[in-house]
Amino acid sequence: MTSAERAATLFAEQYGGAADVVWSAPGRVNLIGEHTDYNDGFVLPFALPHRTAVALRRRTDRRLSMATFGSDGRLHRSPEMALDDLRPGSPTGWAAHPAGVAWALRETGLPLTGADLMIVGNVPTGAGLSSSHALECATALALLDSVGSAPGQPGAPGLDEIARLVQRAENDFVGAPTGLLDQTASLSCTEAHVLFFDVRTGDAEQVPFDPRNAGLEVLVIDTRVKHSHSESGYGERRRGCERAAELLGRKSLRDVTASELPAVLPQLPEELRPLVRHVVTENDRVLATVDELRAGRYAEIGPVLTASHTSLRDDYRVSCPELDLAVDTALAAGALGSRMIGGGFGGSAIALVPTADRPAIEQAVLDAFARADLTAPRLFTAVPSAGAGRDR
Ligand code: GAF
Repeated sequence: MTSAERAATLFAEQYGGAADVVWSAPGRVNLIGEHTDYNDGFVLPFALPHRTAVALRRRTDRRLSMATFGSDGRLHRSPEMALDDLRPGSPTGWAAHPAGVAWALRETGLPLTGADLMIVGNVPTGAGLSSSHALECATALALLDSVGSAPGQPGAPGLDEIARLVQRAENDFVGAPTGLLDQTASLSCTEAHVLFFDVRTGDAEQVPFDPRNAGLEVLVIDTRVKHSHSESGYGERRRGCERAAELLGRKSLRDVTASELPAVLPQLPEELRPLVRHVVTENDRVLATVDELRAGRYAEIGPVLTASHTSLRDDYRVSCPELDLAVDTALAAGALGSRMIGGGFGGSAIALVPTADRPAIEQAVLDAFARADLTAPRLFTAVPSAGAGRDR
């Protein structure tokens, strides 16, 4: 049963009667372009087949009722709340994500009248695969649909505007100072493509990406080290980048080129230099990856992915021993390239692997984690899948 079917079934059981609509949105893998989004740079994500579905029925009493079937296999119901009482900081926990979206939509003047929501998903949580944005995007689309403003309906906001609304929920309600990568990926990715997204201009190109055609797979290695953007060093890195741009008199680090680095870095306090070096070189790595993919040279992106990891580990310092172990082991066992993905400090790595070698590489990673006395990682092949959509 899909997440959408399960959400519809559980909705009927919990609330009595059918939901009006069910929308779902996927988690993502970012092939490359990490910590570039909030620097006005380039990203290159694709959507996972794992999705979060929101079944919704409109109410007219301006109240919000939310329930979710959690990864613990149990149903959790958040206390019912008045739409007009939503304030950043309350509620907290899983309910902050859908409530934050309702708050952001209300703040823009959308005429919400209240809703019952049932949320069911299979995007691994805390794994750097963007489960919270899958939930937020599906909630935004279902709420917009409840007032006749879903994509395709007259006067509806575009996907870029919806992404910014979801970002506002995440930044100002949940309190995580994230960029635009994850929402844009969840809303706009398409099957068998990566999305080449220029955060500054909003330009987006669907670049064909089906590694199976080249006898390759993108293996996800979820280290099971949980991370959280509101609590990690994410905000500190972001502030460092903004400070560096300010000191250099640039609007953002997007405005610094790799050839300028030797002249520019000595102008900065020592602690900011590696941050700048990562962001500037990472933007170039995205462009190099896109060039290779456009030419159908899939294997050639391997070393570029690995260079991204080295930069994130040594310059941006957002890796952790488990991510490094996953990357080093995958490479030693025959992966063509490997890197941590997402914000870091835990979560997942990816490895570009020949399909024929995948079982041996998986075994090597499992053995390395067992030897290090670590929880066994979750391993799966990520197939570039469809973005958000209406299920019924
Ligand atoms: C997290 C954030 F949500 C994104 O906005 C992005 O900054 C990413 O970390 C790092 O590239 O997923």
